[in-house]
Amino acid sequence: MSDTLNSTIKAISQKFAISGYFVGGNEIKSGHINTTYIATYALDSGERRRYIFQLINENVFTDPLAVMHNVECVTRHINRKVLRARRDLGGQTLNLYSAKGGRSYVKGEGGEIWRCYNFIEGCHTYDIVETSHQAYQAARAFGSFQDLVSDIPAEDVLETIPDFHNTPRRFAKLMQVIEADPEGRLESVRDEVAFVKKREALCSSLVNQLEAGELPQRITHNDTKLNNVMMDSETDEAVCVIDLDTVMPGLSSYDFGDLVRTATSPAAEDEKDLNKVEMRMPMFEALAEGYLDGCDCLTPNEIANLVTGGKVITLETGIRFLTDYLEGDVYFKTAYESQNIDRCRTQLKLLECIEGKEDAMRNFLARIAKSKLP
Ligand code: ADP
Ligand code: GN1
Ligand code: MG
Repeated sequence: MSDTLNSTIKAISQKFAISGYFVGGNEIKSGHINTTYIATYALDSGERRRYIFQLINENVFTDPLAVMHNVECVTRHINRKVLRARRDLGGQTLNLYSAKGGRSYVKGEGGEIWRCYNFIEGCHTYDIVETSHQAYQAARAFGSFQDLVSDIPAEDVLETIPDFHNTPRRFAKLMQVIEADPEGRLESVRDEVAFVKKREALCSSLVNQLEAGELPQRITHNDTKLNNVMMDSETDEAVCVIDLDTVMPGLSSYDFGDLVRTATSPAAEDEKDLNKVEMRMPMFEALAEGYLDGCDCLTPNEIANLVTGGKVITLETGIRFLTDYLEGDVYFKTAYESQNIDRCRTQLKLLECIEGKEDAMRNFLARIAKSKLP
């Protein structure tokens, strides 16, 4: 880490009510949205403690205090329940450290919002699943998370990004951006646009059922990608669900679906060789078993829509990457110029793979959830 970054993070960290002195820090680059640092503090006893300092991305979260309100609410709720029921997601929970003065955040020099979390020790995140045990564990953790937050009153949680998983709106936005083509990139993505347009009807399949009262709105995580769950570095057991910024009313099918999107393919999200993209059936099976083992609250129609969730969110994420590419990479962090279109292409290829295996996926779910299906 450079001296400038070290002094920025030191200055921010000193505004939080944590003891000891700052030793040093590093940036963690696995998320696409916030800026995340890990910092080490030393106590007089010589003991070292690590913390996460996170700068909220205000381009994405235009009301960062609403985000903090939700994170406070959800961490408090989970911690209370874990203490009361002695039930946890595998050992550690996410906690906010207060700022000096008692608030859950501090303001940087430009008014930007920073927060501090406990560092989940002995764990790491995966960008790609290597074993079906990892897939099972990740899905069970997000399933348990769904159960744990199911009794938060909807009015306690604010909508941090309106229409976040409103897939038809995502489609409509893409159509507008295609029309405007602000960066002149449209010509190079004609095939992707045609692929998406052919699947317009799929975009509405879940929101229509929500509107018809056939799927319940719940408090959901809404960003259940694989690297948002910390896994024990020795045992690969899921320890703690993180990245709570998008916890708000939503549909369970999107949460399960994002696991299918991020934990069935052996290829990186921005892999250029699309032959590597695949929907691995054993990983899907582990995800389905894990999610159902973790979550008791699903209705028969929610279970019947889990595979649809995989298809819809893979399409939606492809649409979002394509939109961002056409807009000139204004939303997702990118490390090189064509990264968003590379990401889009893996999503569309994965959707094709899911479509090819859809019957097998549905049959598997029907088998394991026989007693719970309509
Ligand atoms: P983003 O919204 O940018 O995805 P995340 O909250 O997911 O931000 O954090 C980015 C990465 O930082 C995670 O994938 C994880 O590797 C690491 N991380 C975040 N919070 C913690 C934590 N409390 N303990 C350990 N690592 C963490
Ligand atoms: C972002 O923040 P991160 O990297 O966990 C995004 C998700 C996308 C994902 C695609 C707030 O997740 O919605 O599905 O990238 N988060 C937000 O990888 O937009
Ligand atoms: Mg994340």
